[in-house]
Amino acid sequence: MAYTYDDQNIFAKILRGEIPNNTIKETDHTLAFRDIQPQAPDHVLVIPKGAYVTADHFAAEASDTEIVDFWRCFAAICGELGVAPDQGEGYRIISNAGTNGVQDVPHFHLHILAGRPLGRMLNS
Ligand code: DGP
Repeated sequence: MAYTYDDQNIFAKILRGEIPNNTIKETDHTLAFRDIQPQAPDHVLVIPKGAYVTADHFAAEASDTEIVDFWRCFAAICGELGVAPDQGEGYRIISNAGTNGVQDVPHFHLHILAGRPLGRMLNS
């Protein structure tokens, strides 16, 4: 079944400039901003500017240019935050998808969490 993108989701509104955000990096195809409900000292959301619902949707249908731009942006953010393990204390990336993944916003996003020990991956 093909994905249907809801262009009224909160990140679509952020991308259209209808809702403010705390941008930390923007490229041609990617936007990164701080999560409004941070769960770690650094909690950044990285989103493609294109209309993709989940990580698998993005991986399947985004262009090579969009995919490279997204991951290079992610790498640059890790470097700028100083959290990559070769220079800092590490981080976790999470992308929730669908009902079991407990995805609240149906626009693909990567959570970068860093700045404190994050415990084991899952609590339940
Ligand atoms: P998820 O459950 O993976 O879909 O996470 C959605 C995240 O989006 C959640 O951590 C809170 C964040 N969030 C929701 N609304 C806004 C907003 O208006 N601005 C920002 N910066 N983050 C938001």
